[in-house]
Formats: sequence, C-alpha cells, structure tokens
Amino acid sequence: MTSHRLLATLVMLLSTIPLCLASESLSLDQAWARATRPSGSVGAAYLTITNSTDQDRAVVTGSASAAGRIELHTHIMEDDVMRMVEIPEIPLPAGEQVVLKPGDLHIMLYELESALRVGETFDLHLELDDGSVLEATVVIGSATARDFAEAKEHAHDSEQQGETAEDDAADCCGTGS
Ligand SMILES: [Cu+2]
Repeated sequence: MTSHRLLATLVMLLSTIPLCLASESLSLDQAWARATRPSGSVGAAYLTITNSTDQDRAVVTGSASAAGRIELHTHIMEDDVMRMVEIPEIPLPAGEQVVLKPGDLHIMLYELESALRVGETFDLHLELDDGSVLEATVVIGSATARDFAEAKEHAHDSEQQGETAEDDAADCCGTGS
C-alpha cells in the first residue's frame, strides 16, 4: 500500500516533467528597426531568437504590418565587398540564440506602406519550418541605432526630434527597390 502510494507520487511527479519541457521554447525578443528616409520604401528589422528546445528549427517566411513583403537576408563577402543576399531560411540551432543585426542576418522589409519613423512600432510575424509562429512588436529607432537598446532610447526621445534617416537604407539595401 505504501509502496503503491509512493509509486503514485512518483508517477505524478514524472508526469509534470513534460510540462517543464513544454516551457522550454522559442522566443523572439528585442526586435528593432532603423527609421527610413521619408521616401524610403525599403527597410530592415533586427531581433534575437532564442531556441531553448532540443530541436533545430529555422525561420522560413513571415510578414510585417509595415511592409508589403519581407525577405530573409544575410551579408556575404564577395570580391572584398560586403553585399547582402536573400537566403531560404534562417537556421535556429537547438539550444542557441541567434541575433539578427546590421551587417549580418536581418529581415528585409520591402514595399513599406510609409516611411519607418522613430518612435513608431510595427508587428512582425515569422513562421518556422514546423509551422509554428513567432511574433514581435518592432521598435523603430533612429537611422544610426546600432542595437535594440539604442533603438529604444531613440524611440523614447523621438517626439521632439523628428529624426530622419541618413543613408541607411542605401547602405543596407543598395540593390533593393
Ligand atoms: Cu537586406
């Protein structure tokens, strides 16, 4: 009887483990973008994805509320020149954190409905190879922001400044249209 109860307790304890595993998941954080020029129709979004599962995953497609379409991009060195290229997926290795940042992996935003303005936000929706979805609110910082912290800081003091972008879109997206 006692051993049965012990067993029952053990089974109960074990049955909570899958719940713990389920909480190890994928998270999308620190999403940010740089403001674009008023006439700009192309932008880029950066973010951090943490894959706490034991499964390799990948971002395969997505959309953004501010853009007609998005592409997954990275930068490569070709003949000593950095240029960006579209890639079919962004790998999210099991147990690793992947940071999308300027000069590296990024989400390219095409057909912007209007310029990205400091202090505003838009929604980003990324789909993974298993059909699951990650969503984030993207914070727009100034055209010179280098990371999420700076973007957030700029967004915070944007109202009085009315900042506009410099040549960021051209830097990142010379081939974009
Ligand atoms: Cu790009």
